[in-house]
Amino acid sequence: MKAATLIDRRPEAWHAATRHPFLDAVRDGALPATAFATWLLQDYLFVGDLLSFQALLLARAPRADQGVLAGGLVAVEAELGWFEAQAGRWGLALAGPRHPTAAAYRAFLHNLEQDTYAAALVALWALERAYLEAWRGAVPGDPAYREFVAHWMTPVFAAYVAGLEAAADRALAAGDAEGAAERAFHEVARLEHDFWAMSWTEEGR
Ligand code: MP5
Repeated sequence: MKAATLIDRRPEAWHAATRHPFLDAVRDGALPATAFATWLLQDYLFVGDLLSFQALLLARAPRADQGVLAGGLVAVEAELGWFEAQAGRWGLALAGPRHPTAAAYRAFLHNLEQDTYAAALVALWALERAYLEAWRGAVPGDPAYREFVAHWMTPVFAAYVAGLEAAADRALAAGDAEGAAERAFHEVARLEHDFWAMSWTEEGR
């Protein structure tokens, strides 16, 4: 099985993970300020959790995958700085408790540390590919949010996602990890949807 087959098998779940009124509002400028602030804080917390997950994944990666995962680890640390700079520009504090949805995502990433390498790698590929497709749907973005769309629309990010997909294909070629990988993929799709819904529906929208 190829990693992309997982998307083909669950088109509805993938659609729900990558299309959302939040992203439509990024495109047309109708995004409520509270929705943006919720997303920025919770995604910052998520990216911090992702850094820990990626560091541990790199530690158990086969030689062939070390390059793409080490590059991703450096990028995610730089991304924390980017979030901090954006929060400063928007006058938003990156402080506050994790929303239960972000806490559930963190618990899922933590549990993957005990799962197979293939399942954890497929999860990383799926969540990055979800962001690539989600933000692509918001292109070019209202001027206020254009920098956010552009952040996930760079050729470097697309190449990273392609590199993760190639690594996931190699891991899945072993064959024995397919069930765990498929379960991890479904969970990523569900959590990605929940993350948009959390940002959109907080504060009574
Ligand atoms: C990503 C993200 C992509 N920032 N937030 C969620 C909820 N899912 C996926 O990770 P990255 O490091 O921003 O590319």
